[in-house]
Amino acid sequence: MRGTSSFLIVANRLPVDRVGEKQWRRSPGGLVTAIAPVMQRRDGAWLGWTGAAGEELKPFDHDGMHLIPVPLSSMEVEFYYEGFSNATLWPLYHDVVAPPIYSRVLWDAYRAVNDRFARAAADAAAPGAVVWVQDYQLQLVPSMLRKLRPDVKIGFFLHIPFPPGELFMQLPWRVELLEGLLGADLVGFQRPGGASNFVRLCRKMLGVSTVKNDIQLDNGRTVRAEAYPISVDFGELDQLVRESHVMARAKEIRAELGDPEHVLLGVDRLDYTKGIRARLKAYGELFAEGRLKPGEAVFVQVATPTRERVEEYIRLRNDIELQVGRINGEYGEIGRAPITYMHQSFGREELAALYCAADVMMVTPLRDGMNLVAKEYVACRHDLRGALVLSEFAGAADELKQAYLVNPYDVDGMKRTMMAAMQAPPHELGRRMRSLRRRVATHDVDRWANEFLTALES
Ligand code: GDG
Repeated sequence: MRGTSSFLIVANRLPVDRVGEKQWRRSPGGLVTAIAPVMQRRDGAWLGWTGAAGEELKPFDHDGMHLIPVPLSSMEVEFYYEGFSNATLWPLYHDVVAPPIYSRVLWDAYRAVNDRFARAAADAAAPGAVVWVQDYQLQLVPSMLRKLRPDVKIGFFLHIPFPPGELFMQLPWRVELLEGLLGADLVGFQRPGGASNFVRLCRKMLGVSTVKNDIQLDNGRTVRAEAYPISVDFGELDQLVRESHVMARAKEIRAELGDPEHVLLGVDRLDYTKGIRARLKAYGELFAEGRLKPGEAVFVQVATPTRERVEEYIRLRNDIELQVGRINGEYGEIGRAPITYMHQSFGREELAALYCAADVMMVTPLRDGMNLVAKEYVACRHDLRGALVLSEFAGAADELKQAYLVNPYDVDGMKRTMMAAMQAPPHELGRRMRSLRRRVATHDVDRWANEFLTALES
């Protein structure tokens, strides 16, 4: 028996969050927005985990999308999700900025869960369907699915960086992962560098021959590796921030912060790859040296809770909260704290209002696949004000060349750039922002999805 879906997304998570006990809400975020219309046009389905351990649900429809839940036991959440995905692959693929855990028990769980996803996809896909597998949690799915269903077209997109060979070679299961990905017809990366790292590794580790970005397998099949930089829904954000209640909220936020001269903003999942420590260190030193005074500047750091049971994340949270407390304690005055720190997540509109309220957007990851926050900020600044300070190590730096680019490891450089961004004259900000907006407007998430799918189907 073959399934009926001619277009299938396979991702670790379903694109919905639970509200209350029985209700669902579409998750925020570009991927869902970009893919939902394609799914509606093509009788598509989305396969993924609901986010709750031990839950077995039948397929259901929500918001015009057909959703197929894949269950995970609480042991699998610990070993496959928190373990191999987020304590092994995540740090390994991000320059080993934290030590990866190599454990055979975690690997076994990863393989078992990938196998379950592949079987579920094989059951759901119609003859000749297009199946698009997402991200590092499911790198074995392409080859597992191909064995079960050689008739389907398989695409894979990696949202995080693909590391250089020198680092990837640490992984005891490096051959298995490469072979897993080679089950796809098209493997997409955020940056050209990721694609070439992958091609080179396949040549070296598997002895396959390659011509540019095409990998030729012994069985005559060709796999293409290519960069498709992901983006945001520019139009939607651009419209949202023109609404009067969002503009009013932005003003109100500034007032609530005490109308400082400079509002700096960071919006990140509380992750050690995002360079939150580095940017706060630079900011704190500006106060220590008297280059900034309490009341003159406020740094709003939104640190969204994430992976809270993984040890490295518990440690990071403690570090950052200590650091914030120290800076506020040493350099603040009553009613004038240099940092407003929030370990919370906010609604879309509040986030947009924050972007509009910020003079300087600080995006300083030590390594990042793309970083959508940088592009969202740009999409929200139709007033052509605001400066984007952006790490060279974010994928977004390839495209957003008119940002204030920084090396987050260079504290002095970062301090200089933050000051330059705060003191830049309006015409300079306008010149940069206009060029940034042109890029994001013409390369939005819709274009990303279309280009990937067109290449996959050609
Ligand atoms: C991975 C890659 C790549 C954050 N806090 C709130 C909130 N967010 C939203 C942001 C943005 C998204 O979450 C974060 O996306 P990023 O791209 O910045 O980072 P990752 O989560 O690490 O994403 C990354 C991405 O995949 C896509 O391929 O760019 O490199 O690591 O959209 O706005 N949204 C709301 N409230 C919050 O408090 N509503």
